[in-house]
Amino acid sequence: MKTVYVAMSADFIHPGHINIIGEAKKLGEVIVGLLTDEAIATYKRLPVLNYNQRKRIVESIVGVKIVIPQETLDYTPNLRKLKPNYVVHGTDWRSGVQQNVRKKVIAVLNEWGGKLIEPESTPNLSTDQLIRDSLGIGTTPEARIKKLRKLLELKSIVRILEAHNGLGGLIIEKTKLLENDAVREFDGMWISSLTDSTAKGKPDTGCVDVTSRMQTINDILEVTTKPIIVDGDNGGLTEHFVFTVKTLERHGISAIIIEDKIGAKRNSLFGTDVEQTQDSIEAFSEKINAGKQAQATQDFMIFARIESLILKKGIDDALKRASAYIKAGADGIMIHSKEKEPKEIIEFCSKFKKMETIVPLVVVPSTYNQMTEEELIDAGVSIVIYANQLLRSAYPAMVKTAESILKNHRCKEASEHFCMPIKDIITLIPGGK
Ligand code: SPV
Ligand code: MG
Repeated sequence: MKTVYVAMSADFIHPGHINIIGEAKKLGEVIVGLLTDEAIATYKRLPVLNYNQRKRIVESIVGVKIVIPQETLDYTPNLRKLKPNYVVHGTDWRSGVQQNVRKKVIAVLNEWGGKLIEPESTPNLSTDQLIRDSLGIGTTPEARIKKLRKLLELKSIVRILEAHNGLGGLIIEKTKLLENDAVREFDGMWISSLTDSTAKGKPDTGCVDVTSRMQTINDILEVTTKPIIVDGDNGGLTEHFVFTVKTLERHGISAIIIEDKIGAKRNSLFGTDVEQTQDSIEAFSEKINAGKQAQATQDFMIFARIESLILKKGIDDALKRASAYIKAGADGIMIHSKEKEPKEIIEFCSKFKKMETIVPLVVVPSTYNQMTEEELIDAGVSIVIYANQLLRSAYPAMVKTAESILKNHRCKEASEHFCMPIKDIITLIPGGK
C-alpha cells in the first residue's frame, strides 16, 4: 500500500478539504499532518479550535488513516520521517504565501522519488476567505477577551501596537508581512494613555477620564477582532478601579496594566525630570487584589507595571515589587525603563526569570528601541508593546501637509507629495458606497 501525506490546519473545515482527502485516498493510505496550535499561531494566526478538537474532526473524515502533528509550516521534518510516495495539495498554493513551501516539498520528495499531486483547488473556497468573511462579522466580547491568554500560551512573544482610533485599529488588524514563508502581523492593540490623550490634543496627565477613554476603545472595538490591552495609568482610587475592571471586562478587553505611582499623573518617559511618586507596595498590592476580586470571568488579566527603574530606585526594588505584586494576584508584570541602552531591562529580565513564580513579562521598548523581538524573547519577555509609534508617525506627516499648503498657497503640492489619492481615501474603508 502506498502512503500519501496531506498537511492542513483544518481550523475551518470546508468541502475543499474533503475533496483533497478524497483524491489522496485514491492513491493510497492517507496520513494527515495536522499543524499544531503553535505552528498556526506562529506562522498564520490564532487557531479557532485547538489541536485535539481539530484532530478529532479530521480523524473522522472518511479516508483518513492517521493524523500526526506537523510542528512547522515546513513539511520537511515529517516528510523525511515518513518518506511518503505522494504529497497531495490543491493547486492554490502555486502562487502566494505558500509557493516556497511547495518548492521545498517537491525538492524533498525527490530525495526518494516521491511525487507531488495537485488536484484542482475547489473554486471560491479557501480558509483565508472564510476568515476574512468572519472578520466582517466581527467578534464577541467573550471570544475576544480570551485571545490574549491563548496567544501567550502559543507564541514565544505577543506583538502589540498602539491604536488611538478606529483607523489605527484597522491598520493593526490588517497589516501583514510575508517573511520566510510565515505571515507576520500584530497580535493585538494597546490603548495608550499617552497617544489617546495626545490625539485628543490633551496632555498625558489623566485629564482624559475613563468615560472618554472608553469612547476611543469603543471605536476600536467596533472595527477590530484582535485582543486589546488598556493602559490604566495607576488605576485611580481602589474603590474606582474595581468599576474600571468590570467595565473593561464587559467590553471584552483582555487586560489592563496599572502602574505603581500615586499623585499627579506624569508620563513615565519624563523620568526624574518631573515629580513622580511611587505607591507603597502594600497599597498597590491591595489595589491589584481588589481588581482581581472584582472581575467576573477567569479570562480578564491585570498586569502590574513597576516604575522603579523610571524613578531610579534600582533593580532590587523592582524585583521586590514584582514578587509582592504577583503574590497579590497580578497576572503579569510590566517593567518600564526610559534608558537608551537596554542594560537594566536585560538585568531585570534575567533575575525575573529566576523568581519563584513566573508570570508573563511585558516591556515597552520606546527608548531602547534597538532591541529586536528575538532578543526580547531570549531575555524572557512575553509581550512587547510598541506604545506610541502610529501617532508619532502620523503627526509629522500631518504637519508637513499643513506647512505645504501654507507655503504654496494651494493644496496641489501637498496632494501630490504627501496625500493618498482621493479615490483611494473614499474607498479605503469598504462599505462606504
Ligand atoms: C503609554 O503609552 O501611555 C504608556 C507608556 O504609559 S509610556 O508613555 O512609555 O509611559
Ligand atoms: Mg500611559
